[in-house]
Amino acid sequence: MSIEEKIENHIRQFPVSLVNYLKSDYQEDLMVVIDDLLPHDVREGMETEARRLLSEEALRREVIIAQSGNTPRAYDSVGRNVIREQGEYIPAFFDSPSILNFFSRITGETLYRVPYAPEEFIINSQNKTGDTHGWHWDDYSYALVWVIDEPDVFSGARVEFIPRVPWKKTATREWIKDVLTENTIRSRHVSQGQCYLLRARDALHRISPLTSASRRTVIVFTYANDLDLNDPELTHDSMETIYPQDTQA
Ligand SMILES: O=C(O)CCC(=O)C(=O)O
Ligand SMILES: [Fe+2]
Repeated sequence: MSIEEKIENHIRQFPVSLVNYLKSDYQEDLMVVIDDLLPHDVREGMETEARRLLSEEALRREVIIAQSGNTPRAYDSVGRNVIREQGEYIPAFFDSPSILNFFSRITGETLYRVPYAPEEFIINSQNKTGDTHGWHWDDYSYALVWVIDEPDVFSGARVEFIPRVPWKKTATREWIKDVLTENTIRSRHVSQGQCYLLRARDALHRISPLTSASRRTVIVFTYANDLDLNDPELTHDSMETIYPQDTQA
């Protein structure tokens, strides 16, 4: 059986009640944590592949991103091109029609594979004290993040977000300051083997700093909606700063 057939058979068995639960959970704050999205062997294949690529191909990123109000990024990562060339499970997940269809059911709109190759998938790993993926918005509407290594629950690296907040591209730092001052921040520890779907273009979000030398490794997949595909203002500036090898920047 192909990876896609395995995924399709697995998702077909989800009870309607589970799908309805995920839909309503998503609607509440435009973020939903999903358990057991993949059959066990596919999940293991994807985890093993991510760990191998990380140990053989990781590059250290330590940058400050002006477009998101001078917030930091500090982690090891493997970019899209290496994963596309050497990976099997991660590209199969991204390319999967069953996965795309499932997320469209959860969100209630049609999702598309992101049309900009460098954002298809990326492996990120926070592993030093202080490693963080600072406050930002994504260029495209949806991020699906698979947790490969979860941090120790006492050691930070939590998913923090405020849904339904637009990205202001001028005076961004002041805007973030206002948003963080006025709102309650949602904070989630996402466990290994879980993934979460986030409306990442419309949520101010970050991964808080690791507070000890634990490890948090994820695979980030990006999906677009009609709004993104028809938006002439959509740019990739932050991507070009963080992942120059994959964007030819
Ligand atoms: O690591 C995560 O859970 C989120 C990553 C993220 O926000 C991004 O890659 O844009
Ligand atoms: Fe993000």
